[in-house]
Amino acid sequence: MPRALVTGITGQDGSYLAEFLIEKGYEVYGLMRRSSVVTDQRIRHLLGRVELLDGDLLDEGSLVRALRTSTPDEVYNLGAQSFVPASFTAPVMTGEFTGLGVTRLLEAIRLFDAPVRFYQASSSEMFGKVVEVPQTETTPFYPRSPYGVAKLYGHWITVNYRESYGLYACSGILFNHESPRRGLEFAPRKIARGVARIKLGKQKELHLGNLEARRDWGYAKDYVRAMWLMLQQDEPDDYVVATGETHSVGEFVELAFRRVGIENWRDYVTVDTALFRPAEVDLLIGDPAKARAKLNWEPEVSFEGLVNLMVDADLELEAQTPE
Ligand code: NAP
Ligand code: G4F
Repeated sequence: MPRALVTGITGQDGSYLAEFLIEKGYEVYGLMRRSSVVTDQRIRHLLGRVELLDGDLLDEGSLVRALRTSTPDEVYNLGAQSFVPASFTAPVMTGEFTGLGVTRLLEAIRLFDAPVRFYQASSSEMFGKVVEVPQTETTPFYPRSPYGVAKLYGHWITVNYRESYGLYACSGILFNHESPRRGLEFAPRKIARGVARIKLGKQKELHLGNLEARRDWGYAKDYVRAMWLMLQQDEPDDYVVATGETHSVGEFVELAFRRVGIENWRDYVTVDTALFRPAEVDLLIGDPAKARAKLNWEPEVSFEGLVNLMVDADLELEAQTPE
């Protein structure tokens, strides 16, 4: 039975990846940091089928212990401070979690001295103020937030450990991917939930920031499959994972309102400049040709399908939740 250790198992991707690996017959271990509040909502249905280990990307010893306990064949490093606006207000903490945390884990793996395969959750935020359209594995990086800068460090330290120590280490440059399990503060989930609440009469309007920004949005379940595929190849490599389509935040809003039968969406949306970022990433669109050719990976859910499934899920959830 193959064994996998997943950091960030309580997050959106961690929960889908854990499900995917269990279905593949893996023994799954998840690193979970201590909190005074409950953080296992996304993996509660998996309890008993995953082994949770105490640990934190800030604490080297806890990473060493997690490796000793799990003796994994594969390590997926999904743990991070992943919300871009928070990286502007907490840049040093973001650097510690999202950047240096990768080195702590890689160093623990190197000293563990076993043939572990490593996946690093890199991000299209590294392309930032894009210098090429669409973005590929060879597009130069130009990050626009402390988060993007921290992810760039994590990307290069992964490449460096591969080249320096022969580690099987891959960096997956994933474009935005969403689901009903997405954190409430990210734009697509905030929109889906807000639209559902407006439809049900629980909310009057939706406050948003920059509606012009464009993203290449996919479905998280499709994207965790690509992570696993990267670790099943003969040689480690880096891959862009994207749909190859770009849409504006405004288009997402329009489709979400349309899903609940509201066409005059502008009457419900207020643009709040306080939600604009000090530096914005205006346009992301990835070219997944390499992932398609080498991993045989294709996204299965379209942009409209994604908007619809997110709105439907929040409608169902909000209908069950008393105000
Ligand atoms: P998420 O929902 O925000 O989950 C982040 C996870 O990291 C949570 O489990 C969180 O634990 C954990 N974490 C935070 N700080 C930690 C620490 N110091 N030690 C250990 N764990 C820590 O993020 P996601 O959307 O699943 O994304 C997964 C990864 O992919 C992240 O690295 C993200 O930056 C990257 N990524 C995401 C996207 C996307 O569109 N979703 C695109 C590209 C890259 P708590 O539950 O305790 O907070
Ligand atoms: O949903 P977002 O917060 O995602 P963002 O900043 O693109 O980052 C996400 O994707 C990255 C991959 O490219 C990940 F690495 C990262 O961890 C995260 O998962 O914002 C998307 C866009 C931005 O341009 C933002 O300015 O939506 C715009 N936006 C407009 N109104 C808003 C809002 N974003 C948020 N969060 N909240 C708003 O009210």
